[in-house]
Amino acid sequence: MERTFLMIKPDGVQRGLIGEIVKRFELKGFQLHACKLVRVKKEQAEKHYEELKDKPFFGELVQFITAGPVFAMVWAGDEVVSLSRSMMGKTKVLESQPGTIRGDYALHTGTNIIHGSDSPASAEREIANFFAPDEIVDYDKIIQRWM
Ligand code: DAT
Ligand code: MG
Repeated sequence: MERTFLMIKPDGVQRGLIGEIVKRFELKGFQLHACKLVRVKKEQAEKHYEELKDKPFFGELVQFITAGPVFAMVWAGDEVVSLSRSMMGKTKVLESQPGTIRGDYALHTGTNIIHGSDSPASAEREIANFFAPDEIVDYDKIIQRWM
């Protein structure tokens, strides 16, 4: 089954949105395989966002993501990478539609509540940066064949 790495950023944790966000992915039908509240280390944040290291906002981004605890998660399901990206909404605040997580809760592009992997390959790389293999629980859900 395809997996993705989702992370509620420090702003989402501070605003009390963990339950609301987990609920959306649960109700969609995805399977939660791992989750934890963690404080991201600087090196870990730089690795997580390594593709953006030449962007002018990279320093601010690393500072923001390490400024408070995040809620890191592994979710599984068919097409979970692209479906969760559409549930998150677009990166730019003016493009994120109402009904999406960012569209409903974010006011600025820099503080946009949630991270989600952009491809199955990035998902595996990002999962490995946050979770040890024994922290991830793979299991079957009897209801899955109806979803
Ligand atoms: P996404 O998080 O939608 O995958 P991204 O990978 O391009 O977007 O960028 C990572 C984060 O960096 C993004 O969630 C918010 C921040 N960011 C992106 N573009 C930005 C910009 N032009 N100004 C400030 N922050 C930006
Ligand atoms: Mg990205």
